[in-house]
Formats: sequence, structure tokens, C-alpha cells
Amino acid sequence: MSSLVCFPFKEEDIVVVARNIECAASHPSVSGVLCVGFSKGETWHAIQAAKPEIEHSTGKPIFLLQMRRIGTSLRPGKGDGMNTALAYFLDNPQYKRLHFYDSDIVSFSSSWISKAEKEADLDYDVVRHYFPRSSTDAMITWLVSKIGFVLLWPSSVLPAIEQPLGGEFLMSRKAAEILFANPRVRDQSDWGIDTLYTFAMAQEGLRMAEVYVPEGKVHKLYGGLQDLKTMLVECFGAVQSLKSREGGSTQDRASHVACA
Ligand code: GDX
Ligand code: MN
Repeated sequence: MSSLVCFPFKEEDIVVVARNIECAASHPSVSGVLCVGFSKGETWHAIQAAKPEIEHSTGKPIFLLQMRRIGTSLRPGKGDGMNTALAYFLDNPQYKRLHFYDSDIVSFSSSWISKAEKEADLDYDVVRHYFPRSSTDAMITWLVSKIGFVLLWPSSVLPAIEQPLGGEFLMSRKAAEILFANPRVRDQSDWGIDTLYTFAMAQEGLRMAEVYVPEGKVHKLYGGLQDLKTMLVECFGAVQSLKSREGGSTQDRASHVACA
């Protein structure tokens, strides 16, 4: 099985990013690693410098792309980065599955990839990781997206999804095709992308599994709540935009999540 692993990145600790790239590239199920950068900044240049050695030690290609402008109306952010990876994956049919992981994760290990691959072998379209979180982490997940999904689509699969904003998951080619064909997904270029991916996965009735990662997602901490303001506003805006336009089929999709 040949999978592509994508790390979207902005400016991150290069030691952490390089270690994660190498770890992913070393995995037997992975045949390429794609790094999608916000800009050609310091982290970009550091990845470019580290790339030949990682390619040599793992024997796998590392692709470095600057994110494209895919959305048209919202701020260019993580959504453009992830959608750039979707487009790349769709253009390269030699890869069967696409994994996403945030690049700043300190606790990342090859078992994250193995768990997702094993679950996907049971014919799931999407496998999402979830984690124990420290008490100050994932506030937007708990206070915005979880609550928004519960209030707006109580009988759908959405409230059952453990961490609906998680940036760590695997998708099949079918899932990537469905997501990228959705104009609202393509337009969600900001922090709202995780909300839109999760919503579209449920709405389209994709077969979803969740895998628990007991070691947790240890990643870069925020300096204070002020740093979360943009994410708060954009994730809230994403749920709000779905509310005004949706109903119907999402309610009927209660049977598509399985917990591993
Ligand atoms: N290409 C690209 N472009 N990458 C970006 C951009 C961007 O504009 N902005 C951020 N990233 C990368 C970043 O370098 C990191 O690898 C990842 O995206 C996540 O960003 P980070 O600043 O670490 O966000 P945070 O707060 O850790 O949020 C992530 O986890 C949340 C969660 O765990 O609940 C992120 O995936 C959220 O969407 C998610 O809600
Ligand atoms: Mn992070």
C-alpha cells in the first residue's frame, strides 16, 4: 500500500518538523512526504536544507510546495494549505491514501501512521486520530465545534466525533475526491477547514473510524488566549456558514462512525 503523508506548516521549530518528516518517510506504508508551506520563510528553507539527507536515509521522496490560493473569499490560511495537498494527491494517483499531521507535534510517532493504516484496511474512507488533551488545549474544539455540531445537528453523526477539529487523519482517494469536488470545502481557506472537512465527511456519508492515541498530542503551546482569537472567529464563522445552508441529509447519517 502506498500512502502520501502531508504536513502543512507555517513557521515551526525545524528540529521538530524534520524529525516528523523523517519519521513519516521511514514508515513502510509511506511512499512520499509532502510539506505544504504558508510561504518561503525560514521553516521552508530549513526543510529544503534537511530534505536531501532525509531522502537519502529513507529512500523516499520529500516534496516541498508553497500553498496555492484555492479559496477566493476568506483569508489564505491552513485551509489553502490542506486543499493544496488534496489537489496534489488527486494529481498523483500512485498514492492510495493521504494522511495529514500537524507539523509541530512533538509526540508524533510511526505508530500513528500504523494505526490509521490498519483501520483503513477495514474499508473506512476516513480514519481520524483522537487524543487525551491537556486541560488548556483544544479549547476551540470543545467550546465551538463540538457544541455547534451538537446544537445544530443533534441526530447526525457529528456530535459523536471525538475531536472534530483534529488535523490528524487519513483519507482514501474516494474521500479526497469528494472533499475537493465540494466548492465550499475549496473555499474554506482559513482555520475553518477542519470544520468543513468534518462536516462534508459526515454529510457525504463517508465511512469514518476513529483511533485513540494514548500518548497524546503534544505540540506548540500558545502564549495566551489572545493568540486564539483568529482561530475562534474563523471556526465559529465556519459552523455559522453551514447552519444557514444545511439541513436534510446530515441528519440521517448517524450510522457511519465506528470507534476503534
Ligand atoms: N500551509 C499552511 N498554511 N500551514 C499552516 C498555516 C497556513 O496558513 N497555518 C498553520 N499551519 C500549520 C502549522 O504550521 C501546523 O503544522 C498546523 O498547520 C496546525 O497549526 P497550529 O498553529 O499548530 O495550530 P493548533 O492550534 O495546534 O491547531 C491545530 O490543532 C487544533 C486541534 O488540535 O484541535 C489545527 O489543526 C486546528 O485546526 C485544530 O483545531
Ligand atoms: Mn499545534
